Amino acid sequence: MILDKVNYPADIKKLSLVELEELAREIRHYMLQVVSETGGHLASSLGAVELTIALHYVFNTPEDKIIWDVGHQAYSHKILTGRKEKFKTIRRFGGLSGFPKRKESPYDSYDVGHSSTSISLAVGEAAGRDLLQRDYKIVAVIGDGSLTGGMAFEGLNHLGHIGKDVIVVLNDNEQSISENVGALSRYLTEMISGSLYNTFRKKSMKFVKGIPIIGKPIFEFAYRAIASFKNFIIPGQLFEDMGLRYFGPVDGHNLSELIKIFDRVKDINSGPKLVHVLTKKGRGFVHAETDPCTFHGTGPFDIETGHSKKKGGEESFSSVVGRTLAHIAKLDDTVVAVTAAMKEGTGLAVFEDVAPDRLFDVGIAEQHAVTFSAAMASSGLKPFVSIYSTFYQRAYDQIIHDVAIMNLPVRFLIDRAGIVGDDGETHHGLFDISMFRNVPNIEFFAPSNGEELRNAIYYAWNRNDGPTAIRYPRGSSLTIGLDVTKAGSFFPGKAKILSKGKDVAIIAVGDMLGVAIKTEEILKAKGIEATVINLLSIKPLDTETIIEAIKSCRGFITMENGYINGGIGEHIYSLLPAELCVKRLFACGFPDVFVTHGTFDELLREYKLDHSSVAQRIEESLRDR
Ligand SMILES: Cc1ncc(C[n+]2csc(CCOP(=O)(O)OP(=O)(O)O)c2C)c(N)n1
Repeated sequence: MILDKVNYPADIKKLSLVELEELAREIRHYMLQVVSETGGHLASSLGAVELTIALHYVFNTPEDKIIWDVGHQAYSHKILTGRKEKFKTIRRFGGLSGFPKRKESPYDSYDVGHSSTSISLAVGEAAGRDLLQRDYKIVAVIGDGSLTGGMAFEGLNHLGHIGKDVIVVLNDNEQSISENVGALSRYLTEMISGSLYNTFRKKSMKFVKGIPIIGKPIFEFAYRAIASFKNFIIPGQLFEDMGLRYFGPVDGHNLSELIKIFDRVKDINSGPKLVHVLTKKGRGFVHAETDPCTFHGTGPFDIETGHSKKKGGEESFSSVVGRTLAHIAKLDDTVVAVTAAMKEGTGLAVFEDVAPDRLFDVGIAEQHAVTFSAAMASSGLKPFVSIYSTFYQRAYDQIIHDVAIMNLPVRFLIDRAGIVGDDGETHHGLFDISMFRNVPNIEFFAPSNGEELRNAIYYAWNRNDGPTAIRYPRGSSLTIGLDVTKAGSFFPGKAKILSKGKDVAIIAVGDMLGVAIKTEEILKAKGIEATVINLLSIKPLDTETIIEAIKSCRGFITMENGYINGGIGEHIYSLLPAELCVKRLFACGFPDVFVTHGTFDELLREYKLDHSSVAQRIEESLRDR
């Protein structure tokens, strides 16, 4: 096995082309074995194997910087940069991260996870290199999907202006998670099909030059004609016009071609360049090639059949959202749904089946998604915009400036709120509580199960006097086959009391209610009686119920799947009269650190937020009272 002898990029520089090709096959095989067990971003990484080998072969990493965009395609990069064995632990608690991390390796230039950052990082790195008079190469690798993100345009705009020696590699597989969307994507596709132009140019020049005597003048004439013609058919004219020299398109699975073009581009020591590389998402694994969307981010699966190893069962929160909205869309043709390149993940694919002209996939463009929804709401439509909690961070100003100030009835669906598990630090949705609860005009809810979520969506549908936000976690809604054709009652500003006790009040939010109920059971066995409150409505807040519950107990705690800083616990504490403040035992939430990857249960245990730890902490705290 060639892979046995390869641990670092220096090892691949000694290999022949045939050996490099064999290495690519072995890396794919290894990646498939591991990811079929651990789950992960398989299809993107399979598509980037040759690209990664060629980059490490040609460039002198880690002195030369490879800057990955999103970083989900960087599995071969991890395998080739000293992490071959550890790769087996990818995305597991205590194991390798699924994304590049500086603390893991000097070959990981930046921590990434959110899209469209690589060009800005490359331009900043180049500014530093040049002002500090250093000498190394900088390569930003960005996918065609990530290129639809606004930041990528901002970066390109600046790069073309500042003219730094930066190489942008456009890894174009015509896929985002699902099929890529947008005018730029269409431009790239047309450009690729127009690459016939290149062949035509090469062949005709060869022919004309070959004609004796008259060959040269005709050649010059033909060249001028083609040069003016190129303005509208040359591939990459858009990038050329922005000030980047365009190279390609090149076959991203042909190592010889890749190495040749990177060698050439590396030696051009000035100005920005863009190398357009065509790859196939899921390359080398038939199931991923035919269904790259499912294998973009997959759980464990059977290699033979490609089937997921996950057992069916309770429906996810996202699926409840999709089905509920699809039903509402049938009743009300002013209802529209917006996704930022996450149609499947947010459950909105079923909405598209019902109302294809009312589902807007705007690409990886969260800021635009929110402002676009603001104007749709103003025009009289009823927009539901569904974005993962972590990606709403991109659109915070738009939420405040374009929606809340004008009090427009945009319905924000905050998917993957709280801990998301194996994607880790960059993807946990731990900020949305503090983000949304501080914005005037927004009503903000945290359902604890599918039924409450459905009811909240119906409420938001009928609420037209301001913005509504609903947060819910990744995973099970605790319901099976929920009837989404009708809603139960939903009262904003009303908390639900699930049980009454005299010792401790547990005020729980969203999915932490499950932990609260288990905590209560443990306490009961020890003779400690708890009041359990399902807060449900973060804003308006049911201060009356909360204060009454605290008054009638010896102590209280709050539980939320978010940061303690700026969280609900802090807020409730700030509202209490002084004599009740002293009853606070502690606040359950995440401390002021970035939380690593791991399962929900592992991470709760790590931060003493699991039911056993919480029960023990309550018992100890009450003992001192
Ligand atoms: C700001 C942001 N929004 C959404 C995502 C979720 N996301 C991860 S990868 C991806 C698609 C990226 O497509 P592309 O750049 O073409 O890479 P490919 O997977 O096709 O190689 C999306 C939408 C993200 N990481 N960051």
